[in-house]
This record gives sequence, C-alpha cells and structure tokens, in this order.
Amino acid sequence: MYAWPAPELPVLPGQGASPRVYDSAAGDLVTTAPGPVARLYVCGITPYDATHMGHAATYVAFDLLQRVWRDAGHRVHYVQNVTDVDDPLLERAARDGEDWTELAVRETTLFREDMTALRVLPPDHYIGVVEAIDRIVPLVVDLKEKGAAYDVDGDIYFSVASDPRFGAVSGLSPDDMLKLSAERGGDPERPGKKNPLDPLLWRAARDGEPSWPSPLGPGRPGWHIECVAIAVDHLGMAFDVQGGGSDLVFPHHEMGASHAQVATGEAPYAKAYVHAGMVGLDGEKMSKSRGNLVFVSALRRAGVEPMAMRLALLAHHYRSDWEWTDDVLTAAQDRLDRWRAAVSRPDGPPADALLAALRERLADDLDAPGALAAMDAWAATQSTGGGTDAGAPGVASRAVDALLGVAL
Ligand code: 5CA
Ligand code: ZN
Repeated sequence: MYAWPAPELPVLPGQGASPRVYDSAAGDLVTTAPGPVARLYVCGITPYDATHMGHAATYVAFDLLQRVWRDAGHRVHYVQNVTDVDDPLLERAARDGEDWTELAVRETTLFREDMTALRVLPPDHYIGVVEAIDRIVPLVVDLKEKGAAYDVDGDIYFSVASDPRFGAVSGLSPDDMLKLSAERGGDPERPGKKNPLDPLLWRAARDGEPSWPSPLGPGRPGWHIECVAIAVDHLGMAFDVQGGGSDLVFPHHEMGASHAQVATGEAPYAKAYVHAGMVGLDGEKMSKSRGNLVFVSALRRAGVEPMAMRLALLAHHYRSDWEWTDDVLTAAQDRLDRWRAAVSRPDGPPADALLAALRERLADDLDAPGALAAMDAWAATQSTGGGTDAGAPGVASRAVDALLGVAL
C-alpha cells in the first residue's frame, strides 16, 4: 500500500557519524555499521485507535534513527507493516458492528495523516498483512516441512524448540516468557501444544472470520510470521535494525527472530533489536486495551501544532518510559516559540558548534533531550543578541529540521 509523503530534508554541511543504539539482544549499546544502505524494519500499527502518543513516540524515535543514518551518508531502506488482519482488530470491528476492512482503511488513513503532520519520514515499503498473505503462506509451509511447525486441531503452531537461539533476543527466563506470552496475544494454556510458549503461525478458518485459501487449509496468519515474511522479503536476513516499542521484545521480536532463523537456516534475523520506551497516561501504559489514549489527531483538531507535539516527544529519551501530561505539551510549545524567535533574527552566534553538538548527541544513542538542550543554549545566546553571523539562523533552522524533524 502507499505510505505517506516525505517531508523535505534540508542538506547540511559536513557529515555525522553512524549512531550507537541500545540493542536489547546484546543488552548494551552497539554501533550500527550499515553498508551504503542501512536496512530498517519497524513494526507498524494494528489499525484501530491510532495514532496515540505512544505510537507517535515510537515512530518518531525510529525517524530520528533514519535521519541520523542519512546524515552519516547512508541510504536507508525502511520497511513497515500494517497489521490489518488480527484478533484485536477483528474484535473491535465486531464490537462496533463495523466491517473490519473499513476500520483498517480508516485508521491507516488517519495514521498516514498524523505521520505526515509530525514530519515522520515514510517507509519505502508500507505493507499490509492482507497484501502479504502469498509471502506468509510459503513460509509456514516451509517451517512445517522442516519439522519446525505442527498441527493442533487444524491450527499450525511454531515449535520454539526448533531454534537453538530461541531466547537470545529477550534474554528472559521461561517464567517471565510465560507471563508475557499470556498477556501479549499468546495462548500458553491451550492443550495439545508441545511447549506452552509455541506461537500460532496459521489459524484455521472460523465462522465469521476472514480467511484465505492455502495448502494448509483456509485460514489467516499468526502475528509474528507476518512481520518475518514482510521483512525478509524486502530486506533479507541480517538487516541492521528491527525496531518497535519495548512491549514487542517478547514474544513478538523473539518469535520473529526464531521463525526467520529456522526458515532460512541463517542468523541473525536482525543485527540489532532496538526498542522505544512506553508512554503512559495517569500511571498506566497508554494502550488500546486500557483506552487511556491521547490521540495525535484529536490534538491537531484542537489546534495544537504538530511541531509542538514532536518536541514534546523528543524531550524524552526514546528508551525511557514516561508519562504524557499537559505540562509536557505546554513546555514543548514554549520551546517551539523560543526557537522560532531565535531563528527569525537576522544574525546570531555561529551555528557550527550547534550542528556538531546536535550530531554528537544524536549519534550517542539518539539523545534527543541532549540535542534539544544544545539548541536551547544556542537560542538563549541568540536572544541576548550574542552574535553577528548572518548565516547562523539559517544553519540552525536547517539543522533542527534535518536532524530532529522540527520545521521552525
Ligand atoms: N501491529 C503490531 C506490531 S507488528 C503492534 O504492536 N501494533 S500497535 O498498534 O499495538 O503498536 C504500534 C507500535 O507502537 C508498536 O511498535 C508498539 O510497540 C508501539 N506502542 C504501542 N503502545 C505504545 C506506548 N504506549 N508507548 C510507546 N510505544 C507504543
Ligand atoms: Zn511486528
């Protein structure tokens, strides 16, 4: 499917460094070392109740990564999925008496508008699960032929025992895995499974549910295999970064890695697994199931500037868990006003050091709060009339646009 229009990316003098980011599998910071093309897969939305500030924070985090890579001279090959058929989407459509395809189209449209407003660079390939069924089915068939998948009353499950590296992404104990599996779409209680953690690859058709024909019988894909099929198809194995929110570390990214490694006989699936922290509201993770949501589109309708929202998100390090509050937004609007006033003066303090500081902060695990502080300092000097460099406001403005995605 089509993605959304790309914002303009101003050209900056010089070049930044490839960033270090935190790899959940390594449990440490790693330097991304892409070739000429950096390959990125970020898990996309399940299109209902989109786009809330948690979603926005995650996509802005990986937008930063893309901007830093590009500034370091890499081309970026970026793929994102849309989980446009899955249990929660079907349940929501049934609850509201709506056609599930209409719900998915409407919410994906809204998501595109929100991403455009927030100046998030689009993926090169934006792929719905429904579009990828013909890629998913052969993978499931292949896993079955390899003895890594088995049948439970017509449903096909993946055997986690088939991957000797299973557990390497999350590093969790079996007990923790069991708990998270139950909370996040798994069915550890289902009788007949070889291991309670084994995830569904193919769900046999049920009355009233959408299904597609396949050699496995009519059905629909399980969750993890969809991302594997789309990622491997467009990026191959050993792509640079698998991204998403930290709620996807287990089971989603663990299972995805296992599916891909067993199916291809190659490893690793991704060179690094990078996760954004959870945005909360009133002490709880912002989530569709809890319904404690602040929507980008609702704030836009209320007249809040998207660039203020973007600055509110960037004021938090991507890996930290944090709470959305009205004060966060007010502070971001104040900052936007200060920055705009600063770059609208005819001259100012030289911006070379600012550009170097922005690059240095972002290359260090995407330290956006540190980058904002550098621009705050430049803007503060500017407001005291400190400088006579006529080119400086332009350089500063282009730097925050290209590196932070904030158009002043
Ligand atoms: N479709 C799947 C991924 S294949 C999915 O998780 N969809 S989602 O709509 O629930 O979430 C979309 C993205 O936003 C995921 O990367 C998820 O990790 C992230 N996300 C969800 N809730 C939050 C939150 N409260 N804070 C930060 N990120 C979040
Ligand atoms: Zn995914």
